Amino acid sequence: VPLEEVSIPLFFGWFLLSTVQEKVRCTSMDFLKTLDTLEAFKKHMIDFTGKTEKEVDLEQYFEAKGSLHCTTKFCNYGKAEGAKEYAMKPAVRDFYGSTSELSLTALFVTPRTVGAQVSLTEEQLLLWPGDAEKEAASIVPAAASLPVGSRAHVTLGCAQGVEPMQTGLDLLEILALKQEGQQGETVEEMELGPLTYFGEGRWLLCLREPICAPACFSSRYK
Ligand code: ACK
Repeated sequence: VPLEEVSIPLFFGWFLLSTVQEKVRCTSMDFLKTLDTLEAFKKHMIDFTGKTEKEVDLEQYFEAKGSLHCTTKFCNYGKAEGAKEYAMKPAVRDFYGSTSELSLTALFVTPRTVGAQVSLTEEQLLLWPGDAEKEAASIVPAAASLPVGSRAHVTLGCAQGVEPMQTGLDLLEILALKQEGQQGETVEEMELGPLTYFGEGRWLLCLREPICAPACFSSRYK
């Protein structure tokens, strides 16, 4: 096997610096802690439990999945479609190892995942694979018509048995509903911003003040 194939990583992405990881985890934990005590959430608890009377502790419900990052391209060591092309892109080579600031603009929760929406800058979009949203369209059909970069997120936790790839799909689903004109039901003004319910256990908290998260563009091999 030629060396350049071996050296293609599992995935490329921005990796949050350790000090901000702590801050983001705390913010997410505080949000989950508050969310499951809200009457509005309790009213829809069945989305998470499948049973009316059962309570859910969201802090226990989700498991953290390794260090916090925003995936740009899942390469699967070169086996994923477009992986080699992505690894060879001039922008990927130029920005590799550089630090930039990710803007986390919302937190979202579904019965499967909890994550943060990332709003990419023009410069950061140079590292975004153009087909990331279209690739998701077999699972979330409306994703194909969402703006490039819509899938960008940080996975904060997954329910038992759920793979982290689900987080970006959950975000796309919520954004697709918004684009179709569904306003959702704004149920509460939280300290961090307005909390909206989109049905089927989908909650979105728009951050009044986005979290600025310094992150290093790099790759992981496992
Ligand atoms: O939370 P994530 O973005 O979801 O970060 C992990 C990372 O790659 C390593 O597993 C993401 N991931 C896994 N499979 C895929 C896929 N097929 N398409 C896009 N992202 C993926 C996962």
